[in-house]
Amino acid sequence: MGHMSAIARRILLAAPRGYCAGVDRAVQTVEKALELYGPPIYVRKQIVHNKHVVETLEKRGAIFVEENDEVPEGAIVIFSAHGVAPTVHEEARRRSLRTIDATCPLVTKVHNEAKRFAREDYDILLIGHEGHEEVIGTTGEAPEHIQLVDGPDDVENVQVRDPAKVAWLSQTTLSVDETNATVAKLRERFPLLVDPPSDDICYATQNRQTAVKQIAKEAQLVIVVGSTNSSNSKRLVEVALEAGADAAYLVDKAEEIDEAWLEGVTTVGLTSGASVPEVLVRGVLEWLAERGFTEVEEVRSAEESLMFALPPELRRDLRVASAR
Ligand code: 10E
Ligand code: SF4
Repeated sequence: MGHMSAIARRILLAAPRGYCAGVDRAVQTVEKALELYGPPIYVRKQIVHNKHVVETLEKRGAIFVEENDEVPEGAIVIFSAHGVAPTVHEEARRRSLRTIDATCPLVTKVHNEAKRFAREDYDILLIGHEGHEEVIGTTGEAPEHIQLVDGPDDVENVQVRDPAKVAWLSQTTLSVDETNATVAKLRERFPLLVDPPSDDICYATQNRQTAVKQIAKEAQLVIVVGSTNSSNSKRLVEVALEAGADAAYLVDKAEEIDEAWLEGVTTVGLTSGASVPEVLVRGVLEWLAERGFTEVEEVRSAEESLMFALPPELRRDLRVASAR
């Protein structure tokens, strides 16, 4: 050990990182529903794409299901932050389920853009990752008008009815740089391509990518805390590598870090996805501290203060309960 302690080992901790406003609201929705109505509370799909969050809520009485037909008639079901197609609301109505919609308002915004472009009879090119829940939900708003474009290499496969009537939208959690590349290629094919009225990639996604870029330049290793099905967390790994990190890995928690990753590393970059509780980052900081990384420098590239009110259907019942 002797001379090793002479080598400065430091951590650059990205900020902003972790919970965004939509995740905070969705997790709180399940917690408040459990308190107010008591367990079990059904949740359709993972409320957010994080193992630890889901396991914690399960212990408190949440039951996660894949589809509405697994929810007993008349029971309460919460829809996840990623959004659902209108058919999911219809099914729930048919089964007389009491629904609470925890879809992030910034996802709903994209749904509304899709509805508007569809009403105006545009062909809508939705940039996103095949099979992701958010993409399934957004596409469900106007399936006959929307086609998926899964990155720059997918642009050549796009077919439209009228090249003068084409608009693009995107998933909220994509890589900003890759999406710009996809849009540039789309515009080469369709010069009259119409942009969304405002950014679909949300503020939280953008801020976390900007922050990880800053630390990646100086880090030999970047650790991103997040689950493997979390789109925004996976993007942080890609963005870190693009920005110059020698290596970048996604881990759910400290125990998943491989000691070998630290070989020859003096500066570790650390961040977390929008669905990741800070306690998991604390765990990684402790794990690294035990291995000599005791100097922690937070590198902040933006301040965030956005907060969303809880879903109105839950707020109403909370008001009634507090008046009693
Ligand atoms: O896989 P995603 O990044 O879309 O989801 P997540 O649950 O990891 O993070 C929150 C992001 C949402 C709800 C999509 N806008
Ligand atoms: Fe909403 Fe963005 Fe968070 Fe998704 S990542 S829940 S769109 S704030």
